[in-house]
Amino acid sequence: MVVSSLLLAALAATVNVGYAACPFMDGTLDARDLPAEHPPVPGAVRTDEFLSKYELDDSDAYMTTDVGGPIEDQESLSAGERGPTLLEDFIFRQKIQHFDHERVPERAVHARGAGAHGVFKSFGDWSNITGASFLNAADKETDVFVRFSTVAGSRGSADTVRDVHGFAVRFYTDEGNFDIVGNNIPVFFIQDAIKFPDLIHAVKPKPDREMPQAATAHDNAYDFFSQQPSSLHTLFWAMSGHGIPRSYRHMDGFGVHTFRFVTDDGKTKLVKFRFRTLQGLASLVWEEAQVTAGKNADYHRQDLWDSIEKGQYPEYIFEAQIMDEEDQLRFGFDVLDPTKIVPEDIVPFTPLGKLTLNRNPRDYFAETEQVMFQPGHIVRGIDFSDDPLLQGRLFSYLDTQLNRHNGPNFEQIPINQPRIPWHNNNRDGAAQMFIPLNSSPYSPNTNNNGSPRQANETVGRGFFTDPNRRVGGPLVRSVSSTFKDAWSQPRLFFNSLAPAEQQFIVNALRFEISQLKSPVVKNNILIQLNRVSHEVAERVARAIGMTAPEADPTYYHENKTIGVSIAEKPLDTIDGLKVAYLTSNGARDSNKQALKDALAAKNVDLVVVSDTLADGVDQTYSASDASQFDAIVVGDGTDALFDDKTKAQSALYPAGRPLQIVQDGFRWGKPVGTVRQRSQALRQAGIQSSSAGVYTAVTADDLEEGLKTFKFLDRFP
Ligand code: HDD
Repeated sequence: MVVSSLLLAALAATVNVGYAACPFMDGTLDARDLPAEHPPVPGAVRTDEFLSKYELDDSDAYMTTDVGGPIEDQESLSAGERGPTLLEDFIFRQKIQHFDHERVPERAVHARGAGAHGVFKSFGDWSNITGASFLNAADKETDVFVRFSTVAGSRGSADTVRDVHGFAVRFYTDEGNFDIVGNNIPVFFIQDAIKFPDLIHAVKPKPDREMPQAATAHDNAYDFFSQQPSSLHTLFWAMSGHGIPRSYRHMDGFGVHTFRFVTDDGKTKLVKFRFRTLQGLASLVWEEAQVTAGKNADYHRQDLWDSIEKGQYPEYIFEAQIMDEEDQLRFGFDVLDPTKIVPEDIVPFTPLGKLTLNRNPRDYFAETEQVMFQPGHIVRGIDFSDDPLLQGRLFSYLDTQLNRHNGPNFEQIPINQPRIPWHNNNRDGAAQMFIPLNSSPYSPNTNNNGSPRQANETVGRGFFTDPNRRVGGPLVRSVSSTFKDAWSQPRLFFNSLAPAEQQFIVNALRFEISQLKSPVVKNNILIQLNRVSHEVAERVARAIGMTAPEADPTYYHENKTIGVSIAEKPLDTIDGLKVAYLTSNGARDSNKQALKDALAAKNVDLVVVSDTLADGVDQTYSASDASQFDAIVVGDGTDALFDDKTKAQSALYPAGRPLQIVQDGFRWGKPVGTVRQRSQALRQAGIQSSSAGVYTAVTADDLEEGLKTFKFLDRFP
């Protein structure tokens, strides 16, 4: 407790006074615009060329067996017209056997995901802080593959469940593959990897009934959270809009751990990585996310796919908080603790380069399902820290691949291969794809001219470990005393949000906790919430018919930070957003096309919804719902749709659907517009035309402004 109070005091001090000791910390450091010192390694290939060697083109061919003989495969071989099929039918056997083995185990966590290829461009030569070759020249391009995911749900679960979201990035650098296996939330639930199976067993469905799917609103999850207070900070982020992003394009990615940059001459800095969305942060509201999960389980996957197909490429700035080695305990907490952020107002981010996602995978299984990220995929110039969670991950990711691919050759799968040649004495194993020519596969050897030769810091630009790292001390099994304050930072996060965002967290906690059955767990979680904030504990307790404990002010403070609120900033771009245009067959509506064209010029789709499919209609009311759109526009001549007497009378779609779309859109905070000045739709929906984000005689510019605001938070009391 004494230690924790000291930490709090130090946190308060640093948050208030700021910090500017290191030249990287004021964010003014620019990349040196120098030419590349290290030309690309000979033999490096770009992803498109590399993967094309593995493409199978069936566009004009006879069907063959796996070994090439032309066949027909629609009828099995039988003994007589009505007789039994024969075991000798190798065509049947091969087809069925292959089918029987089509699945590999889904990932133990992050099973549900979607991937995309892209390119990273460095803003400059960063060799003054890291030897990493992909950062050593302005405009240097490195191919990447990114996989976004949810954590708890199984492979067929929905995209918009409330969860932490995976944000895993592979850089195919010209000195080997570098993976940042991060999340869209900058902190993690636990501090030591040995607790990971406990965390995941607690949040996954209950083993006896395998329920609930992809959800934490159950006793096991909260039993764990309430007894493992290190999870509170991540829990608060997950209960906020960050747990239900609008799309993968509208969230940031964080490396979570502190890593190290190491220069070629062995100087080091501590770094924390972020991929900052250039679309802007945006989230759904909870009810909308729930409806979307049912209406379109592929909502995020589809958004990613569609925006890349349309050429509206998702972009992120790759940036780092760069700190001195001496800063490890400087900010009032331990920067090795993965449950803590380094507040951005203390250490700003330095932009290093830009990531652009510009190509969809050719095949989901071959690429997205088989890509195997590992925090241990590291390159010269990057090094680990002593963070015990990171250290444990270095084992787990390597190990789990054996389970998924039955052997050690998973790095030979095309999506996992580096884009440069590799050479070592690893041999054999299931499904070895290559024919090594070196018949003396050991080191040292003279029989193969000593090759492959050892590379190190000075010879062959080899990987080397930070030469200044020191470890030592008695062997202990305990949490570091510098890791013990679990409550100050969830409070810092909560304090830094807009009131409506705070209410979203309270609502989410009410939703989850009210579904718990165990009085012990309910009591325990109230105790923990109360250590973060008495007000939050009281607001939650009231909703579940309990009383919050007495205020426990040890960790209470009023500090705030920047960069954690979604509402803080409007969207940077509205590319790829969707607006519904509600009309009806026969409505005389001359404005539709002009609005569609004006929005298309802003890269926004106007989706025309009507009672039946006809010319100029994109979809029907029977297949439409407010959750599919970011804004709703009511077209001209549609009053009958909303009229008290006629609105429920169409047999073509569920009763009252057009009105429901307007009402839901408004309730979920979306911009709502009407083509006409006075609209029956708004009146029937009970919407004041003077409300923020409601536009009568709506224009494309109104919609642009509304979409940039994205959610009108005054609608959430
Ligand atoms: Fe993990 C997958 C992110 C802690 C064990 N993790 C996985 C993926 C992401 C993360 C994004 C999916 C990668 C992909 O798309 O294929 N994990 C994190 C982050 C963590 C974290 C940001 C904390 C900072 N993970 C963590 C711990 C352990 C694991 C402490 C175990 C000790 N994670 C795994 C795993 C997975 C995995 C079981 C499942 C599939 C895989 O690795 O390749 O090994």
